[in-house]
Amino acid sequence: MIRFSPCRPARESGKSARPRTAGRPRSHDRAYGFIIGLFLAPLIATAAPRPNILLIVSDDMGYSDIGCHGGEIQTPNIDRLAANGLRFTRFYNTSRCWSTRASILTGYYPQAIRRDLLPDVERGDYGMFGVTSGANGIRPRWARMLPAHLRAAGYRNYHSGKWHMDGDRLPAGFDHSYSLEDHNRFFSPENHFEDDVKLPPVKPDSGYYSTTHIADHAIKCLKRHARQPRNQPFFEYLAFTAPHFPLQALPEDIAIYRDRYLEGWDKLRAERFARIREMGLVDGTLPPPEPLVFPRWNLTQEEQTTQISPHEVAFAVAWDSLTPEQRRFQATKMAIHAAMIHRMDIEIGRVLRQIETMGALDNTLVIFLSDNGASAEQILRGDGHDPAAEPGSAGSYLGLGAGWSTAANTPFRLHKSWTHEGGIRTPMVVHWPAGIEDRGALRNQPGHVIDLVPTLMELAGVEIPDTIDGLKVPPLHGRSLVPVMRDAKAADPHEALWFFHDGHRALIAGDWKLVSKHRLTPELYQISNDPCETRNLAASQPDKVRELDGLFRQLSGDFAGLAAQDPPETPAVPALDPNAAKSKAAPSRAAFKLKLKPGMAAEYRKRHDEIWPELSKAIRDAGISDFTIYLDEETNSLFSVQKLAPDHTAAKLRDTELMRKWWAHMAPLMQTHADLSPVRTPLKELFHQD
Ligand SMILES: [Ca+2]
Repeated sequence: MIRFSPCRPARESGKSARPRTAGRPRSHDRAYGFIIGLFLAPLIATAAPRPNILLIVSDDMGYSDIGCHGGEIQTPNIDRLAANGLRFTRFYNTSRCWSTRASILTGYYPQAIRRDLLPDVERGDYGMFGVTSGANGIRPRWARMLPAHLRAAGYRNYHSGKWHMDGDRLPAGFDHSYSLEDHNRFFSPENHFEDDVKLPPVKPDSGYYSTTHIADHAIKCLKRHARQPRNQPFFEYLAFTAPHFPLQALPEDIAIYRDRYLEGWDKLRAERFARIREMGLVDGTLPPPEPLVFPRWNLTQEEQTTQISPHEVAFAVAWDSLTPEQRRFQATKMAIHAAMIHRMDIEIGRVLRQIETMGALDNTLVIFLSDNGASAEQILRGDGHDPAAEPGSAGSYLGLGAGWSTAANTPFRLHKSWTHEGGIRTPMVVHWPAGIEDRGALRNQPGHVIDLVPTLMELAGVEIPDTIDGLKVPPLHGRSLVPVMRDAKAADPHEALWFFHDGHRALIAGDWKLVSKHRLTPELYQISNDPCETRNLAASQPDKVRELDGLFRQLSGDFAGLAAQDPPETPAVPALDPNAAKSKAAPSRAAFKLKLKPGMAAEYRKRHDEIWPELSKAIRDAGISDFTIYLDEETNSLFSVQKLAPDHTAAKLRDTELMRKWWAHMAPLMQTHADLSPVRTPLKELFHQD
C-alpha cells in the first residue's frame, strides 16, 4: 500500500548567505557572494543562490498550442525559454481552473483542502463526506499559500491576473495584486481589484485588453521592486486569463491567423503530432477524435445554431463533413484562439525584458504552464453573443468547441475537465540559467502542480512550519522537482498521482494509468508506452485494475479525512433549505435526486425528449443560466442541478404551471416520491463552473 509520506524541503544550509536578487548588477552580487564565501564556505557550498521566481500560468491552453510543444502559433518568447531551459513532457494539472490554482498555491490536492469535490467511493455516488467543498470551498487554515511561506524566506510577492481561490490576495501573502475576476470580458471587465480594492468597471472601447493589462501590472510591480532599498528576491505570479473563453483578441493578432486554419482540425492534429514526435516530446499512436464526448452543460447543437451562428458545430466531427461556410466560421474561431496565445507570448516577452533590464534574468526561475487542457465548452455568459458582432470582438462570445479543442490537445484524448491526458497534461517550460545547466533539454519524469510549492520552497530555503494558527500542518502532497531539474536521469519522484474532477477519475502509478469518464467503466493503459491512451487493457489485466482502484479509494479516503479537518467557522455556501426563496443569500445551487422505477430509463428518456424543448426555454426565460437533469442508469436515478439566482428564480420556477406539467409527465416513472425539495449537500456545486 502506498501512502503519502512527509515531504519537507531540507533546511537552508546557508541561512546567513544573502541571495542574488533583482535590482543589483551581477558583478556586485558575485563580489558579495565571494566575501560571504570566505567565512562560510562549508555551509554555502551546498546552497544554491535563491532565485527570483516568475510563475506564468495560462488558462485553458492545449498541450501542443505553443511552438516548442509542436504548435504552429508564434510563441518565440516561450520557445526561447525552452531553448535555454527545460521542457517537462509529462506534467499534470487537475483539469480545471480553480482546482489547479489550489494545488499550485498550496502543494496539496485540491480535494484535501476543500477546493474540489471528493468522490464518495463507498456509495459510488458524489458526496463530500459532509464537507462543504468545491469552487466556493474554504481551505483549512493550515493550507497556507505559497507567498506567505516565501515571505517568511524574505521574498516580496506579486500577483497579476486570475485568482480563483478562496480569500483575498494580500492576506494570502502578496505585497501587491491585480486580480481580474471578470472572466467573461477581455476588453471591459466589470469586476477587478487592485490590492484587494475594487476598481471601477472598464469602459468599453477604452483600449484595455486583459492580457496586456495583466502584464502591465507585473511590470509595474517589478519596476517598483527594483527600487526597493532592501535586496530581496521576488515572486511574481503571472496568471493570464488567455486563451479561456470567450474567444476575444486584438484584431491585428487575429489577422495574422485569419486563413491559417482553413484546412481544418484533422489536418492540424496530424501536423502537430508529426512535430511532437520529431521533437521527442511524446511517441505513440494518435487516437481518433471522440465526437460523442462533450461537456454536458454545453448548449445543444440547435441552441448553438440559433444563438451563436448557423455555422457553429457542436461536435468533433470530421472536417471534411463541414460545409464551406462552417469551415470558414470554424477557422476564424481557431484564429482567435491562436491570437490570444500569440498576444500572451508578446506580453511574456515584455515581462522578461523588464527582468533582463534589472539584471535579474539569469537568476530568475521562470516556469510556464497551463492550468488545464483546451476546452470544448460552448456556453453563453457575460453579455452573451451578438451574431452581428465581429468574431473575437467584445460583442462576441465564442468558445473553441470540441473540434478545435481536440486539435489543441494533440496528441491526447479529450478536453478540460476530463482526466484523460488531454484534460490533465500541460506543457511546462522551466528556465533558470544560474541554476540549471541543461539547455533545450527534456524531462520525462511525471510531475504535477502539487510539486511546485515543495520545489519553490526548497529553492527559497524555507520549510513548512509544523503548526499554523495552532493547527497541525499535514505533509504536503507534492514532491520537490529540484533533483529532476538538475538531472535528466533523476528518479520519478512520485509513487502515485491521483485525479478526480467532475466525476472523472484517474490514478497513475508507475507504468500504469487507470482512468474513467464520469460513472463509466474504468480503462487501463500502460501509460509509459501508450501515452495517448489508445489500447485499453482493463479486460486482460483485472488484477492491475483492482490494485489501482484500491489505491484510488485509499487515497480518496485519506483526502476526505483531511478535508474534514478544521472546518471553517462559517460555511462557504449557504445551506439550501425550503426557506431559500426568502433568503437574500448569494447565488447558489439547488440539487435534486429522484429514483426511477426499475426499467424505466428508456421511457424516461422518451418523455424527457418530449418536454425538454419547452422546459429548457422556460428555464432560460426565467434567467437561469444552467439547469441540468442527468440520468444515471446504474442507480436508476435522476439528478438535477440548477443555479439559484440572487432572486431565487429557480425556486420560483418550481411553482410554475410548467413544472407541474413536467412532474405530471414524469411522476408515473418515479419509484420514490421525490417532491423536488433540495437535497442539502451532495450535489451542490457539482456542475458547470469556470
Ligand atoms: Ca482553466
